[in-house]
Amino acid sequence: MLCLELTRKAGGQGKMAGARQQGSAFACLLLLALGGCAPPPAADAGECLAEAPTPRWIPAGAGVMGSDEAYTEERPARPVASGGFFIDAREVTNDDFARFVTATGYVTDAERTQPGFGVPGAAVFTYPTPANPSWWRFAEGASWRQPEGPGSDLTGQGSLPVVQVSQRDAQAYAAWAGGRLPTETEWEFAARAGSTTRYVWGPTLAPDGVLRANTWQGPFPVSNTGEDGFLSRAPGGCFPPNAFELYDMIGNVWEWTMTPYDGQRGDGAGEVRYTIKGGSYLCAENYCHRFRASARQAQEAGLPTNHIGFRVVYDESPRSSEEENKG
Ligand SMILES: [Ca+2]
Repeated sequence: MLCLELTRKAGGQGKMAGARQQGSAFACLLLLALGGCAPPPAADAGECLAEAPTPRWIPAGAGVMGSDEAYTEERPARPVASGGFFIDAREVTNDDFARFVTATGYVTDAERTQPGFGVPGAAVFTYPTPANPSWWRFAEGASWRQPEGPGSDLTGQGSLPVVQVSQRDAQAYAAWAGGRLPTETEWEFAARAGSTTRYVWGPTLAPDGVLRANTWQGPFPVSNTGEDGFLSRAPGGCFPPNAFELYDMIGNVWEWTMTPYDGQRGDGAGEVRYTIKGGSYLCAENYCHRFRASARQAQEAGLPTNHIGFRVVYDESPRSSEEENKG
């Protein structure tokens, strides 16, 4: 699919999250019809949560995971037991990640030579044009410090979710913070917060006409109206929390889990793909309708992008931010 492929310089294919979905032909036709559009402006860098909320306790209990009424990979709906852990109330932010890097000197995968590309960098969403219909490109120099590549930075974006982090990077941060990444079951249990409706907030996408998560409005990938207030990533907590008081479980950025997709654990023949959850600001009704708790997608562990972040779970009561700052 011409519109979808991210081709590595040295051969092979790095298929992006969202690159195997339906609707691509429709999107390409729209692209030809509309002739593409300008890049989005930077996200509103306003503070939506004045302070980082403390991690929330998710009580042990029973629930449902998966869905029989959505994409095939979400089936079947089945009973699960989960809970009994703490989880970050919002996605890990750029400021959070900066503290980690300052304390440890950690170098992310995007800042290292990328397999298949021969240079450091990461994948960046780009509005397609007739001359370049792909909406993902490998941007040399893109990293968490420069999420959209050279020329971008984190000015005013301290409270936005960190992106351009691989699953290994996310695991390293989580370990430093005294936790780990959630399993897919834990993530979905926390996101649903006991809900059984199509969306975690109810049966409709926009109850009373109000959008409840940072997604994409308009025909992806050519036109984003930003009706929800954000054309790109939003600061943490700009939308109402779920019943567990967790913010942005749906939308904003996809979130890494520690669960290999469909049990794939790697046999040396290829990179392990892990399950990401929650959808992102790039998910639209016409494409990647994955702003639901049961939605899931595979992502190559070592391929950072600017629409995937993460949050941390803790098996024991996490350290306070004050304690963390003391190292
Ligand atoms: Ca949006």
